[in-house]
Amino acid sequence: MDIAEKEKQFQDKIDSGQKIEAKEWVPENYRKQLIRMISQHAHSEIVGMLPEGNWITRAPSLRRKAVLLAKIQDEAGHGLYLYSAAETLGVERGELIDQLITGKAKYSSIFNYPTLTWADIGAIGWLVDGAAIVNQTMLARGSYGPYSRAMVRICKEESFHNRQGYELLYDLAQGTPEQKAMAQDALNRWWWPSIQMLGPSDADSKNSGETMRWRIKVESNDTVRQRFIDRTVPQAEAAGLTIPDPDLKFNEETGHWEIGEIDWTEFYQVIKGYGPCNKKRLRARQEAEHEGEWVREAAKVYAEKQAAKKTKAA
Ligand code: BYC
Repeated sequence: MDIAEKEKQFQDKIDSGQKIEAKEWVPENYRKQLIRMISQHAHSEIVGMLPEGNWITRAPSLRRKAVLLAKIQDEAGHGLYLYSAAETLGVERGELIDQLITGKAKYSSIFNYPTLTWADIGAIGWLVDGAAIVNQTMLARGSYGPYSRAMVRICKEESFHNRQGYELLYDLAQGTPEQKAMAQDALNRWWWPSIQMLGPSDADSKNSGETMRWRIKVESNDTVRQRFIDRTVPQAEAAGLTIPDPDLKFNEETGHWEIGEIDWTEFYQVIKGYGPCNKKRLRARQEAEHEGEWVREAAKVYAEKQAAKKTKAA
C-alpha cells in the first residue's frame, strides 16, 4: 500500500470516530504532534507542582495541608501517566526530560506566575484546574487511545482539585475583610493568565489545523476558552468576587459571557521564557534532575544485578 492510501485509511478511521492505538501505523506528523502535546502536558503537571509546593509548610490547617499534599501528589501521578502515554509513541522519557531541563520544551504558561499568598492556592485549583478540566474533558474524546484514556482518570482527579480550590477561595471570600481582599487579589492576578492558558486565539493557533483534522483536539482553543468563561463567571458571582474585566458582559442573544481584550503580548512573552518565574521553575527542575541522579544510577545497577541473578538461576 502506498503512503497516500495509508494516509487515507488513517483519516477514514479518525473520521469514523475510532481510536488509534499504540504501534499502529500513523503519519509521522501525527506522531510528532502527539509527542509535542503530551510531553508539554506532562511537563506542565510536574512544573505545576512547584508553585503549589511553595505553600505546603504554610497551609493554615491540617485539613488544608492534607488536601494540598494529596493534590500535589496527584499532579505527579498525572505527569507519570502522561510520560508513559508519550512513550507509546516510541520516544524515551529521558529524552523528554532532557528537552524540559534544557529549555527546549514548553510547559504551560500558567506555571510561570508566583503564588504570593495562600489564596493563590485556591485560585490555582478553581481557575487553573477549572480551565484544565474543560480542556481535558475535550481531549478525552481525542483520537489517540493512550492519551485520551489517561485524560479520563486525570479529569476525575482534577474535579476534586477544582472543588477544593473553589471551596478554599469561597471560604476566604466569606471571611474577614482582609481575607476577602486576599481572595479578590488572587482572582485579579490569576484570571487573565488562566484565560491565556487555553492557547492562542483560533486565528493564531498554528497547530490547530492538523491537531483538529486528526482529532487530537476535537474543539478549538476559543471554543474551550468560552466554555471555561461561561462556567466560571457565575461561580465568581456566587462567591461575591469580581472578575477583573470592566468589559465583561453577558450577551442575551448568544447566551455567552463576552470578555475584554486578551493581552497576547504578555502570553507570548511568558512562553518565550520571560514570565515572572520561568528561570526559577527551570532551575528547580534542573536541580531535581541533578540531585536525583544517584537514585537513578542505583536503581539501574540494582535492576542489572537482579537480571543477572535471574539469568544465572535459569
Ligand atoms: N503555555 O498552535 P497552538 C494542569 C504554545 S497542567 C505554553 O494553539 P496547540 C495542572 C503551543 O505549544 C495542564 N505554550 O497549540 C498541573 C504552540 O507552540 P509549539 C496543562 C502554549 O497545541 C499542575 C504555540 O503556543 N494542559 O492542569 O494546538 C497543577 C501555538 O499554540 C500554551 C495541557 O498541557 C500555553 N498555555 O493548542 C495544577 C493540555 N498554549 O509547541 C494544574 C494539553 C499554547 O508549536 N495541551 N502554547 O512550539 C493542549 O491542549 C494544547 O497544546 C493547547 C494549545 C490547547 C494548550
